Amino acid sequence: MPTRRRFFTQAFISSLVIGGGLSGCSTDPGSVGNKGRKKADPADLPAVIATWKTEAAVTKAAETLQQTGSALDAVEAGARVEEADPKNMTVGYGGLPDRDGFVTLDACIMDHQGRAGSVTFLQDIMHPVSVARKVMETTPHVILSGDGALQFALENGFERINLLTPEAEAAWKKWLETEQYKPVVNIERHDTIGLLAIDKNGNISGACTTSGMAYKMHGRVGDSPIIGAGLFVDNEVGGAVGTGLGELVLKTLGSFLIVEFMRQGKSPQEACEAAIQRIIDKYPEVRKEEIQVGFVAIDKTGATGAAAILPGFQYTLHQRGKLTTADNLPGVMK
Ligand code: SD4
Repeated sequence: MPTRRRFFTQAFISSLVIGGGLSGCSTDPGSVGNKGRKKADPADLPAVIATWKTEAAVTKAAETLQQTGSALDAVEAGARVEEADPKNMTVGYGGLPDRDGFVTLDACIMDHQGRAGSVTFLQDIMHPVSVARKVMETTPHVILSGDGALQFALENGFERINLLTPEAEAAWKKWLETEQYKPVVNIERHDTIGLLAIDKNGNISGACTTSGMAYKMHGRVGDSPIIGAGLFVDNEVGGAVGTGLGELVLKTLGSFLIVEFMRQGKSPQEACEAAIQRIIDKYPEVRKEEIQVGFVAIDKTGATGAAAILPGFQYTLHQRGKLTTADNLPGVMK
């Protein structure tokens, strides 16, 4: 089955950064947040950062940011790249189904004005992130779910399509032979794309889109469409997005936590590590089982951070006109 495993053997595409030495990690701890926020270095803006090795999506987002000046347009455009890619078996078209064979999608979007939109448990629509944006922009609500979300999408001109590709169907049929729900770290089931973009004026938007954990129970919703869990943006401070085992991100409100840590003065890198440490401390089972959760974050100055429980997390960054991918980050868990 096509997987993203191949990425793990690829060389880094550009200036490789390991061990949390992300572009803005030179920001002094304590220099962001409400207390004594450092003035943004204009060269760090604009920027786009995303979970995993998602060069095509980040490139598209960066181009969109360049063309439209809008971080919101950028994150939506980037997310749509992965949603349309049948080779990404954890997002949109080609995503692995739930245990009953249904591809069910979760996505959300949040902008610099604090507006948010989300769809959960959406079927048969290629671009849930765009439906989430429509929810944000045209309804009085934040979340639409299941049939209601589908009905809303169809009413708004989204086309109904079959998202289950032959490859995903074959993988599901193979899975049915054992029916073991055992998410595999870092590969295949953890390629949810979460993107954060900051425009040249320091306005931040984020988006997150996924088909969720492969072979989940029918009706299961993860962290990715939940504002504060899979994504949070506070334009005063910064933004964060998560990937990995959504139940843990939901129970710790990881993205909100990271933004609040940054508000208190932590750098994006410190904030991501602290949120991962919170999961490790609260849920000791992560010490025994192979469970992965990863976050990326950006602050108001364009400083970035990324951290995960286990080694192997990746992120992609476009900043100062350069695309950078970090592969195989070390895990926070000791
Ligand atoms: C979820 N966080 O549904 C998502 C899974 C994920 O790539 O990251 N998949 O729990």
